[in-house]
Amino acid sequence: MKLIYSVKKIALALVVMGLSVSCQQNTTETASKTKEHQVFPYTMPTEKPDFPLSASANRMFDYPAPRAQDNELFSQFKYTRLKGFDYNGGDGTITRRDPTRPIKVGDTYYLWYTKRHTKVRPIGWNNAAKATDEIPSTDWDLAEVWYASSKDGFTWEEKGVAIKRPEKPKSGWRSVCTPEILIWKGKYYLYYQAFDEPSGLKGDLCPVSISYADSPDGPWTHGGDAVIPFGKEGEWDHKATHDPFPIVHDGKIYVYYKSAYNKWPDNRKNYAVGHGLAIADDPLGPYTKHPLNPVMTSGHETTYFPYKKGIAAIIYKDGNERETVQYAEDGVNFKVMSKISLVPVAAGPYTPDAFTDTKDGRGITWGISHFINAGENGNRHSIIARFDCDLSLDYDERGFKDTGVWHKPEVYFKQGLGKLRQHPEGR
Ligand code: AAL
Repeated sequence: MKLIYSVKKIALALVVMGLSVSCQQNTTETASKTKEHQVFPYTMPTEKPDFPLSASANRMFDYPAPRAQDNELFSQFKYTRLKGFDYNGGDGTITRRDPTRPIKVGDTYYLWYTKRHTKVRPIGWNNAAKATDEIPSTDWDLAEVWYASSKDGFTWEEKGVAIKRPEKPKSGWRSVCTPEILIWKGKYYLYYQAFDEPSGLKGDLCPVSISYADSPDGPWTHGGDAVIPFGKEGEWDHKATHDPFPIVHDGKIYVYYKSAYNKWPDNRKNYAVGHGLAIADDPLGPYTKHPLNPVMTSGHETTYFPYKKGIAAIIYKDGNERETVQYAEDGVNFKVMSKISLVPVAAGPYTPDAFTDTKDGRGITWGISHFINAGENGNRHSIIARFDCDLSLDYDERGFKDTGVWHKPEVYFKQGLGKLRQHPEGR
């Protein structure tokens, strides 16, 4: 009996001991959990903290720096009106748009762009069937590629036409526009869109042509048509290759280009925009399209520049990732690096290292872009302008790193409500 009693006592003691050990363990676990639950610090960490973070706090460390102000790929954009270009009093008969990157040869900058100088203003692409040899459909119909030079990038002298429209039926007889420049092995190459019908007739449909010269002043020799092949029927880029943008990368010519898809001929309002990449060993081709095209699914006109080992892009207007700067070390798989405001449209950044096959791209501080809504009272036309920024590893000015952009209230009020919210049910 006594033995049984002792055994019971020992068992009870063991249970009590066990309970107390488990209690101690729980306390220790709670303590260590409390230790893990650290609060985000007041001083911004430079590295991602090693404790649980919200999705948003996590994403801060996906950018080049957690604060936009410290992010080399974040910038404000400041604009200056260019001197030296006449627009016929802004009556809509002269347009300049879609500028190339400025390049510097000796002590002179050169720039190419679309120039339309017609007797009348464009009648719009919905009226393209009524366009004639003298009446343009769109702002870039009946246009040619012109060029200008400058000593300081602010005051320009228009030098004349670089690429004329060829005789019908040669490709581009209707319009040659939207150029971009490449320097390769001592020669200059102009890529441009070549239209064989008024834009808007069946779409904004055209391929890319190319011409080359020994000097930025020309003369330009025709080097080929449709150099960036269209996709097959039903593919996203099956009828248009726009905005060709060449960069020398990995010893090859990388040409980014745009195609608007999901649109023509009968779905005009529901378009999407993609950028493809076509690669060649020689500017005249042949070009092979990257199998992962489109490599960029936001943006409109193409603006790319060498950055560190890879390529960065300024992404404007269309898509979920519009108004961003993006970067891809391989030039293919881009990621968002910053969100930007007052984004330069159709920007051509000054990038001498676009032609040097650099593995140490330094970024950009200025370039030329366009505004498509110059002119008053329906005399809509485009002007080219200078933008300045700090997307450069070699330049730092705090004024470009402010995150606020303050428009006057008039800019907001001017958006107006128009016909919106006029639904009968008042929705
Ligand atoms: C632009 C560019 C292409 C289009 C038209 C003229 O800004 O995207 O060039 O075809 O609009």
